[in-house]
Amino acid sequence: MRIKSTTSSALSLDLFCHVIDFFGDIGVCWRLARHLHRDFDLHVRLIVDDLSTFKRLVSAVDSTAASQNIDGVTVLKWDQSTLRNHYQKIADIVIEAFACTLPDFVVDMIKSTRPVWLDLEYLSAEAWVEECHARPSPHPRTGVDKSLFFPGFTEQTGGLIREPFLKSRRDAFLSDASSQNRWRERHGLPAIEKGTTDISLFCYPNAPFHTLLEAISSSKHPIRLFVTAGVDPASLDRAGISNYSFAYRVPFLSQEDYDHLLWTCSVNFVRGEDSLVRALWGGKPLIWHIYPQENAAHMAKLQAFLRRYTANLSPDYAQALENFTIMWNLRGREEGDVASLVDQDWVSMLVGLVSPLDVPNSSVGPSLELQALPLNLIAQTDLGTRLINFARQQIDLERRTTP
Ligand code: TRH
Repeated sequence: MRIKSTTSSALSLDLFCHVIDFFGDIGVCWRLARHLHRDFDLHVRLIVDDLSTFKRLVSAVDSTAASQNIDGVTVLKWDQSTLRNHYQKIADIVIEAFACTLPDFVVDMIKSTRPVWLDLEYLSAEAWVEECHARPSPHPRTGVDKSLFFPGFTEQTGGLIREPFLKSRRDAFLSDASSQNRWRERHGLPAIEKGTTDISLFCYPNAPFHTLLEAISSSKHPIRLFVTAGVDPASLDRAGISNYSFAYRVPFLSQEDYDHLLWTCSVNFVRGEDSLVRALWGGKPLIWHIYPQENAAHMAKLQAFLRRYTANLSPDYAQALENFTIMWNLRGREEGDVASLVDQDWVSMLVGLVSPLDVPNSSVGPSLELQALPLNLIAQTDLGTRLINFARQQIDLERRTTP
């Protein structure tokens, strides 16, 4: 369903994406670009420098094309030679994702046309985000206002990307075990088994794979591990993944199918940013492997998220989730006062994580309390709506203040 734009002409929007590493930059940008076009009726151009990584995510991408249209979104290859030929007119809204640096000729166009200019920042649960979000400040070279747009978990931030009817699609998928099993079969995964906990795994190469595999091996509670194609194959081979019959390798999925994987599993190990949000919307317990940063700067970000994520949970379950998450992010790099955690018995912590889920209809997912946070988030205004409302305010302001 298109959410009709409130003005006669739909707004146009340019989203610039520089792929740094892994899949999150283009993963977030593609999800946002398609969402703004499909659900808000915007004319969207996605300008991206690494089409081969994009093609891993969206097989329809032609990794050599200077310009192409995918699902109604115009995709321009961001390179010095061809972009200028295809980028003649600037949009009403220009977004640079994750503070990527725009080409000088685009900044020159911004100076003369003064569009709404946003820097879409990385997601964070930290409190300081609210002070920095959506505060226009004049760009030094052009004098044009540019605003940091921070995704977040509160109404005072940019919110989270959430398509219309996401929850009803998830609930429909979860309510029909046979459709889940058909989906599983299509992707080489075993059918749902009562009393068995299925865990999806998407993490960074420095994750303690071997310890997790050994813990699952020792668990009396039956656990199966669905290992996504986003996990570094060399790390898996080093951990001897092929020796564990409970481990299933999942092919690289479309973003829609990755959602289905998150929905059909009872616990999801996710990483980065976009899969974290998708797992939240899945409503199952998640273990977040945060993008590693120098001198463990990411740990403050992780702790801030854990505080929000576990706020509505029973203290025991909150502690199980927090301990396991800290251990998962620090194992092998014992630092600070959580070093003691890594010596704890992984098996008991893993079982502490999964056994409360082994309720009669465990295929439907966790105890209701675990859905509290995502449900609260589900009640919040989504990022797309907040972004467009902010842009319209800026456009109206510009019209009122331009002589
Ligand atoms: O791949 P990532 O680690 O991306 C990272 C993070 O975004 C990080 O914040 C950023 O700084 C860094 O990139 C540069 O994790 P993330 O964010 O979950 O993105 C993965 C994307 O891949 C997401 O859109 C989900 C998608 N995906 C699939 O579509 N199919 C799959 O099979 C898998 C495993 C993932």
